[in-house]
Amino acid sequence: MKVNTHNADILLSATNKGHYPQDDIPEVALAGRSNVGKSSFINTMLNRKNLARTSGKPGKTQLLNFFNIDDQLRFVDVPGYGYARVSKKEREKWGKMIEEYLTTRENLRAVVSLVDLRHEPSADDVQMYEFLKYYEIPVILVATKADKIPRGKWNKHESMIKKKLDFDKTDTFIIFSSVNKTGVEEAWDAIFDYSFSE
Ligand SMILES: Nc1nc2c(ncn2[C@@H]2O[C@H](COP(=O)(O)OP(=O)(O)OP(=O)(O)O)[C@@H](O)[C@H]2O)c(=O)[nH]1
Ligand SMILES: [Mg+2]
Repeated sequence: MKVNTHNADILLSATNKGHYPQDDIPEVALAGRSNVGKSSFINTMLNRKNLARTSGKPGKTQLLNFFNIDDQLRFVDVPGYGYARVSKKEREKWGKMIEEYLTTRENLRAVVSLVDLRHEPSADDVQMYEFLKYYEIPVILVATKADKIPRGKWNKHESMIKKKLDFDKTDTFIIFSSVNKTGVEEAWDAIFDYSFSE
C-alpha cells in the first residue's frame, strides 16, 4: 500500500449522512476541542499550508469536511467542541451531526482525538474519549502544541493526560507539533495501520 500523501484535496463538506461519499475508502476522523489544532494537524500531515482552514477564531469549522488523500484514504475534519459562544440549539445540532457520523459510518477506521499537551483534559475531552471507547472506535490520541512545552516535561504531561482520560493501553498516544512537525511519522504509521490492516 503506497499512498501519495501530497496528493490531497478537499472533497466535500457535509452536515448529514445523505452527503457522505458512497464508497468504501477508509476514513480517519479528527475530533477535539475548538482551537486544539485539528485543521493544523491535517495541513501538517498533508504538508499543505492551508488546505484545511485554520484560524485564531475558534468554532470556525461548522461542517464535516472530507479530504481525499490519493483516492485511497480520507481525513474527516469535525467541528470542534467546547466552544462557549454557541447557542444551545447550535450545540445540539453539532452533537447530532457528530454522533451520526461516528456511530453509523462504516468507512471509519479510527478517530484522531486531539488534546492540548499543556493542559489537563477538559470534561468535554473526557466525555469524547469515553464516547469513543463506548462505541469501540480505535483512538489515536494526539497531544498537540508540544512546541510550547520543554521536551523535559513531555513525560509528565503525557502521564497527566493519560491519567485524566483513564487511557486505554491498546490505543496509540502521540506527542505532536504542527510548528516543528514532531510526531508526523508516528501519526502516519498509526493511521496507515488502522486504515489498511484487516
Ligand atoms: N504553537 C502551536 N500552535 C498551534 C499548533 N497547532 C495549532 N496551533 C494554533 O492553534 C490555533 C487553532 O488551530 P486550528 O488548527 O485552527 O484548530 P482547530 O482544532 O481546527 O479549531 P476549530 O476548527 O475551531 O475546531 C491556530 O492559531 C494554530 O496556528 C501547534 O502544534 N503548535
Ligand atoms: Mg478547524
